Amino acid sequence: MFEGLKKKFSEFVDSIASKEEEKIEEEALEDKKETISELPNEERVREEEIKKRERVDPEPKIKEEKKEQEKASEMPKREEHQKITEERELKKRGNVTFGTKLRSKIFKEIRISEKDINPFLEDLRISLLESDVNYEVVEKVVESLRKELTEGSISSPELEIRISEKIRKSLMDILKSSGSVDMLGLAASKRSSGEIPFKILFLGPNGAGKTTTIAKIAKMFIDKGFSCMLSASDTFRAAAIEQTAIHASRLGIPVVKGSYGADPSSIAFDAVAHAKARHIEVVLIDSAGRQETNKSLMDEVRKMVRVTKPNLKIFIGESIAGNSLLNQLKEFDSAVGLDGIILTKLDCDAKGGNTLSILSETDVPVLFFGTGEKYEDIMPYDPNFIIESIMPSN
Ligand SMILES: Nc1nc2c(ncn2[C@@H]2O[C@H](COP(=O)(O)OP(=O)(O)O)[C@@H](O)[C@H]2O)c(=O)[nH]1
Ligand SMILES: [Mg+2]
Repeated sequence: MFEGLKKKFSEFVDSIASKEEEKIEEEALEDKKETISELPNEERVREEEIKKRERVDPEPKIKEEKKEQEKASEMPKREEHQKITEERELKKRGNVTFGTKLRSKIFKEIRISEKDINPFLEDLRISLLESDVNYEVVEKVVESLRKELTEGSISSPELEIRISEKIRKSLMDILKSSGSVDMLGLAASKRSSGEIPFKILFLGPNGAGKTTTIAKIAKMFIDKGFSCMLSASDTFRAAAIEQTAIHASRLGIPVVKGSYGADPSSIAFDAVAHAKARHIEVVLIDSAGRQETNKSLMDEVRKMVRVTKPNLKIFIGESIAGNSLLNQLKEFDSAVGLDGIILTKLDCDAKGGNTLSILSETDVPVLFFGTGEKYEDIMPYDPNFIIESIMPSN
């Protein structure tokens, strides 16, 4: 993911650092010239002073040396040592001013100009677009970074760390923008107040991974000690009913199913009634992702919500779907109001960039990432996971 960006980032940091070094060298050379041209004068004045005193006092040198010795013995040992080392160092360099100025400049704060930052921001823009972050979000990230990097100054010894921190922060601001929903915690609190079954309706386009994800979530509930069942209410997609039934049998839980072409809402209704009758605590309701027209799909989704009154409506989207994902999500959200998102297929060279688009453009929190086809291939949403793929830390 974001291939080559890290290399470009290093090049960018190097270019700023080397420009800064050149500047330091030029300025230091200027300083050296100044100091050298000043030196003869200073020395001349000093020599003349000593000669003057020699004329008045016949033993000036001996006295001066004595004074110096007295001063040195008053100095603490560590300071004395430091002074000697510094003097030795300065003698090697030729003059005092050059060394001191050079050291202070290496540790100074660097200001990054628009001209410096533009080529890198252009690379970042392309990388984000290639990673399915939508145009508006890319502009937002790039502009906030431009501001961050050009407005203040950055301490030069940590240039690379500081710039990458600023990039991470701009991304984190977006990735942390929505809240979260604790599915298991909510179900547990409903259970303890006697409100069962806890119903979750799963929505999303065809092939996104709804049925697979439902099975993963079922396993999560089972592992936490909940009794659980499935509603095979995708009556449109070939083999969808069998697929749900196979998962139910593997997990050892009940499934309510109908025939292909049957009304999905009536199957979901039956599943909820079945759970109530048998005190099953969690019902996971599948749905179809495609109908003859999108209008009828949204009508069907609304009907399922009316009939089953789910506690949570979760959208399942493919992280590899690119920008179309955001449009699908918005369509479902405006039809029924979503409570959370699960992004699947992050293992398939997915560009987690569309997480940035989702969290920037909607208020729906991302809850989990699907990372494979096995039951355990699911992980809680972690913004650092996305940031790490954009700006790997090593
Ligand atoms: N690699 C990978 N494949 C997945 C993931 N989730 C689902 N799939 C696969 O995607 C395909 C479609 O999944 P399915 O659950 O049938 O999608 P549905 O039509 O939305 O119910 C199947 O082959 C799944 O095994 C995932 O996180 N990673
Ligand atoms: Mg399915």
